[in-house]
Amino acid sequence: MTQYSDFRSDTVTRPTENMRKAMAAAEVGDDVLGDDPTVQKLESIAADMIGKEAAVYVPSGTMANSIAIKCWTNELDEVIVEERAHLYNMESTHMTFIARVTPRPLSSNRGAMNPEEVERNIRKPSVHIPRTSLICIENTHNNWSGAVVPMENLKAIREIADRHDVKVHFDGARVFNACHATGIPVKEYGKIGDSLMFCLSKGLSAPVGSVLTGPKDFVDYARRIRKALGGGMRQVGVLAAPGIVALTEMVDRLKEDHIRAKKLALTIQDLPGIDLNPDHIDTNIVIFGFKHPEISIPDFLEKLKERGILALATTGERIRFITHKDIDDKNLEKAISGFQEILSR
Ligand code: TLP
Repeated sequence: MTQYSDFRSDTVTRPTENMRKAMAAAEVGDDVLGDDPTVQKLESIAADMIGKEAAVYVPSGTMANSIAIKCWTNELDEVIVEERAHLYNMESTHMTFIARVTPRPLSSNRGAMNPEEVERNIRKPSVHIPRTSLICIENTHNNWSGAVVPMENLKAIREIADRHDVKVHFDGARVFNACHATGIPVKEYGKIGDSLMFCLSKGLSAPVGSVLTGPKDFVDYARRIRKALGGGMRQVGVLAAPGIVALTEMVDRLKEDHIRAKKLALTIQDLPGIDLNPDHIDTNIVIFGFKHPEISIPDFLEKLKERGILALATTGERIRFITHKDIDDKNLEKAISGFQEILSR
């Protein structure tokens, strides 16, 4: 059987040995009834780390984002989003389907929306016009090749939100990658959002789950919405246990993924067909334009696959590679030689 080097996402990471041990040993209760001690421990560690009053464990990042938007908005509201935001483009329309609000997408400079434009787009309600109740930000920004949104930009948006009494939700699926890239403590990012969600199941390598953090009354309401969406889970301490290992043992190693992503970008940048600026690779995601006179994107991905390398096509005739725990130097070298063999002919 082919041993694939799987660069499709950091969601493909397998749980570590310690995670499997923690799963086997996890003390459990019924979490919907509020008595699973392992889930409670995970939620308490997460809330402390982000600097929030409370946290709720949910099955996925998508559910965390959909709950947050539902909590902070009412029908007839509008939500400002960055135009390439994951929660607007990649989460099956939950903004309209669940929260029943209208997204107002704004352009950006690699994920950083212009604060003046954000302010201009905050709308006061009238008979014709929706009320803007929420601004969503994403950091690191997946579809901008894992870009780190600068802290000054985030602070400017936070300040505008406060001035207009609008909430901010922070999609921090990969917020710990942002921390490594900038050296900024995660609590500083926590201050930007009224709520912040992060994923345990991406670079941190837990098999399942995300955590939504925020004020206590918000989290109490979030639990009700989680239940309504079918996300209430019972003896789920077995899944929360590897989440605790993710937070206590896996955060520091993310920087290795950034080094490998940069190395990949620097080595492939000049190959025919590739449109990539390595200066724009801040973290573990390498997205590049691909236009080759003889090889289409599906053909290129197929040729990589024949060499045991998996990657994904993404919007705008681009290809995405993500580095993670299960990509070591050997996997990286295999990918680099794959690129060279296919494109240097
Ligand atoms: N992103 C996944 C896919 O959906 C594309 C990936 O492989 O990158 N916010 C951000 C910024 C994300 O990148 C993702 C997942 C989510 C939210 C949703 O998380 P899940 O997959 O747990 O629902």
